[in-house]
Amino acid sequence: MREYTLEEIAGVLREEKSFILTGHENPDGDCTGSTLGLAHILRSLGKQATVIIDDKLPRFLSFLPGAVEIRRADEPVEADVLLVLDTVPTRIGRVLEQVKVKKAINIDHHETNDGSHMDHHIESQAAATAEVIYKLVKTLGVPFTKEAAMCLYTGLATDTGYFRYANTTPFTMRAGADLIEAGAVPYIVSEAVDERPYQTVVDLSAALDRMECFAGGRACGIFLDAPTVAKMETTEGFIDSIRIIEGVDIAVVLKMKEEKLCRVSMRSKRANVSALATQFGGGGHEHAAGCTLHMGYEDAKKTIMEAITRALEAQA
Ligand SMILES: [Mn+2]
Repeated sequence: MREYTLEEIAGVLREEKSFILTGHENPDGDCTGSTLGLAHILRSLGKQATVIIDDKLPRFLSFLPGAVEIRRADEPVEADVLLVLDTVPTRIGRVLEQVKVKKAINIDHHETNDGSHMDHHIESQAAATAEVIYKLVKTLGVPFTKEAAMCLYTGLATDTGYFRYANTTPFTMRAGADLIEAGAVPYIVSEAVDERPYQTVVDLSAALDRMECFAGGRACGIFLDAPTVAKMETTEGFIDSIRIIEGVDIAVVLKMKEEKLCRVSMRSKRANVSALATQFGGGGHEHAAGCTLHMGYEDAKKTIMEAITRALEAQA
C-alpha cells in the first residue's frame, strides 16, 4: 500500500469534491474530534463531507460541533474519497462494506498501524491524529474555523491528557495554542469531556471496590464481569483513577463485553503496553494500548494478569 505525504493528501482534498470521514469503533475524543474537525474544514472549502462512525458516540463527546450529524454505517453511501482516521481500517465496523469510493486514505498516529490495509499517512511520533490533521490543514493553507478548532483541540487534549502525557511535545502545545487562537475554548472542552452522569461516579466507586494490585504492586487492575459492565453506561476514565497509584507502572481495565469477548485497556508509566497488546492482536501506543481477548472472564483476567506480570519481570 502506498504512502502519501501531507502535500499529496492536501492535493486530493483540493481536487476531489465529496468525502466520507470515519474513525474507530468505541470512538474517543481524538477519533471523533479529528473526523469532525477535518469535515468542518472540507465544508469551509465548499466540499461535501459526511462523518460516519459505526458505533455509539459517548455522551461526553456530544458537545462537539457537528456531533449530531454523525451517522452509523446503516446504508450504502458513495463519495470520491474515504478518509479513515485514528485507527487501522479493520476497526471501523461496517463502513468498508457500505462505502463506495474512488480512493481511500488512512491517516493515523498509532505505531502498531503498519499501513498494510490501505494507502496511508502514519505519523507514529504525533501525539494525536488531531495533530496530524492540524498539520494537514496548515499544509492546505486554509484557516481553521471555530468549529474545526474546537474539534481538533479536543482531539489533542484528550489524547495527551490535557497536554500532560509523555507524547506531549512543544509542537503539540503550539498546535493547541493556534487552535485556541482560532476559537477553541479549553475550559468548555475540559468541562464537557470530564463530565459524567451521577451514576457513573457511583459505578466508579463500585469498580474501585474491585480493583486488584498484582505483580508486587507494580500493576493494578479493574476487572469487570459481564453483569457489572451491563449496568454501567461508561467506564471511560476509570483507568485514570488507578494509574496514579504509587509504585504502579501498568494500569489495566478489563471489561467483559459479551460471551468470550473481553476488552482490555492498559496505561503505563514506563513499560511498553503496546508490545503487550500486540501479543493479543491489539495495539496502540507505548504508554496507552488495548486489545480484545476472545475468552471468558476468568480466563481473560488470568491471561492478561500473567502477561503483564511477565512483562514487568522482564524489564525488572
Ligand atoms: Mn488517537
